[in-house]
Amino acid sequence: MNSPLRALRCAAAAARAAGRLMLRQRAAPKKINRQSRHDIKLELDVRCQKLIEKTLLRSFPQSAVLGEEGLAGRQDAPLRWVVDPIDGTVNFTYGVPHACVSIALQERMAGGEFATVAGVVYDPFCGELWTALRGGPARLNGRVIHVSRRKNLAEAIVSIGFAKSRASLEENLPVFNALVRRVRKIRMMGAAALALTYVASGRFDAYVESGISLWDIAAGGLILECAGGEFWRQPLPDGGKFRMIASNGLLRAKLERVARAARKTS
Ligand code: LIP
Repeated sequence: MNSPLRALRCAAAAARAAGRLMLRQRAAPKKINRQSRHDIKLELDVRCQKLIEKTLLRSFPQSAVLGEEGLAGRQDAPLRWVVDPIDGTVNFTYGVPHACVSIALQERMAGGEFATVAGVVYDPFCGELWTALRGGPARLNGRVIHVSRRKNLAEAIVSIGFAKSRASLEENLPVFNALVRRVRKIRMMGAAALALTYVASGRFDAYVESGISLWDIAAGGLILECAGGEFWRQPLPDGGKFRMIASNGLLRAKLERVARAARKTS
């Protein structure tokens, strides 16, 4: 790719535009397009994604978009944007000011796989913009950030997500039960991308979720790695979903042992 920095700036502009639309709509009645037992999708999700697509494809017309609200652009293109227009939609719907825009840029590799090369996560409520280019530092509002150095679970804040399906909830409940007794605090905030950037910023020490989608984690995962953290994930059989342990790089083995033991005994 000829200009990663130009791509990062374009993604940041798109994220800020979608964030402004979220704030303008935060008190308006919410039009629900789809809802299930543990999920809501708004008409505003679609509007935000369309706005993001317009910004990205105007500057990168030969690229593809893979978003939570659908595909756009040239799907065989060497560059692919992975977009969650509103991560934390249920929070946003209920008026909880903890949601964000997540945009990642991926390059198609020789074997057909994709590698994430740029990531942007924007929280319009706090005015916090996280950015990273692969091989460079992670930044929060321009300042370089780094993961924490806490290496004991007893001193750790660990975020957990239960995703949307009953299966992911049943898989993660035993892990929650096992971890809650071992860590300083568990936090369940409802926005995967922000949980990843909080680990990158040293606010949390790890984040565990199963059944999470690529658009929830692609940008935050790169930001975490560029902040010195570890973004361990494993594709699940049901396509496009992942099991993930994201951490400051010092806790994954301990978290994995607790999670494996908890799932075995459940
Ligand atoms: C949300 C994720 C969160 C998960 C929720 C939901 P959405 O994304 O960020 O971690 O627990 O179930 O998937 O759907 O609000 O963009």
